[in-house]
Amino acid sequence: MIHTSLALPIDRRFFLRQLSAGAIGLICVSGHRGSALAADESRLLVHSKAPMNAEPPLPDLVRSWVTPVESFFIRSHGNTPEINADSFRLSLEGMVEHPLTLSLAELGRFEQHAVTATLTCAGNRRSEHSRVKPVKGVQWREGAIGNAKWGGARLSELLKKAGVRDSAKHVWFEGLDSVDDGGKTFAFGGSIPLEKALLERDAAPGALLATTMNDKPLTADHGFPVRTIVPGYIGARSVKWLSKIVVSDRPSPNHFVADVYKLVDEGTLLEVAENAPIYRMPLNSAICSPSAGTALKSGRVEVVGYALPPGVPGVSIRKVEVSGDAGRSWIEAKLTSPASEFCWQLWSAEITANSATKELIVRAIDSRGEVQPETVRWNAKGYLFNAWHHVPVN
Ligand SMILES: Nc1nc2c(c(=O)[nH]1)N[C@H]1C(S)=C(S)[C@@H](COP(=O)(O)O)O[C@H]1N2
Ligand SMILES: [Mo]
Repeated sequence: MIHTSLALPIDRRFFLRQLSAGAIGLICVSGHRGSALAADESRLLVHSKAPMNAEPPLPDLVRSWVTPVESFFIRSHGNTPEINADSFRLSLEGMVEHPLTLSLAELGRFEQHAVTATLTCAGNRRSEHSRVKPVKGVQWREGAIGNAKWGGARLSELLKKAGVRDSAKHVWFEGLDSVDDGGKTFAFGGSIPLEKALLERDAAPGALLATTMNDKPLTADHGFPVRTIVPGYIGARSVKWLSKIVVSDRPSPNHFVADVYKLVDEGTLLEVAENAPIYRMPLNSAICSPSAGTALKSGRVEVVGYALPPGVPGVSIRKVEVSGDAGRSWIEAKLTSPASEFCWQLWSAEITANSATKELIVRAIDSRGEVQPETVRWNAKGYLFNAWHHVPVN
């Protein structure tokens, strides 16, 4: 069932694919306009440069619970806009009593909160869907995920200040980038239910208007000067280069809410129209080391990876299990980072490899006792791949 090219070490496969796609396999993102990273800092594998789409090599990803910016995936649908911080204004309008227009200094006068949350692209692990049947889009491996400490004002506090009308039900976000799609050029947009936007719990408010990432101003690629961070939701709802917030009684009509981020079998216009936008990320886990294709010596092998709880309030990871014998027996991994809702958890496990060890498998169990599914249904846009992660080894 597994394609034979899997026998190649994953980095080589990735590199070859990039070469055949006419792109470069391992390149510094720092060459990219607007990035604040020095040439030797970034270690991302670049899927495309314009727009910028890149993910870290998997062993790098699990070196620390908080992902350094230089190892944090970048997913952009359009250009990385250059924004002048002095003239920048964020507006809040729609179904509110008092629309707001805020400079960065004014935004900074709202109470500042720090929130550690994992950001995951809905397309993370899309390449695994593509092995079943090819899916268009960035062929993400398991690295379109990262955990960062975000700082900024709570969206709920701006909403309270503006005075939300009773009939309001959704909050729309719009960025300053321009995306080309279907012969049109428009800004990237997101949308979340008002109920989520108003959550005010300390560890995980519904949405943060983040101006810092790991205690430094956002870099251009990650949304400078301000972006939303919506813990537990797909990355697409965490809108970068945020310039406009609209309160409404319905989800945003923006292409990325109305048409793109939906689970569909074929993707016909009717099917897309009938399906609801995706909001939450599902329970997931992946092995980040050893890499696919590694020749294991017989004996003890350390397996390391991440597990992501589902984006459900109060639910965290309870257990991670690893198998070296095709799922006949499972070893409980040691959880090596704090347990918290909306944050990934790193883990490590020791398995004993022998000549019969052909692959490693991981699955996660959440605090409700739900087990990550063994397989997932293929979908036309390649979202939310969260089947048990298999890594072929020799
Ligand atoms: N304005 C804007 N915001 C955006 C995007 C975009 O293309 N434009 N991409 C979204 C998607 S699909 C993801 S997964 C996250 C990625 O955030 P990162 O690049 O900081 O990792 O940003 C989201 N916010
Ligand atoms: Mo995404």
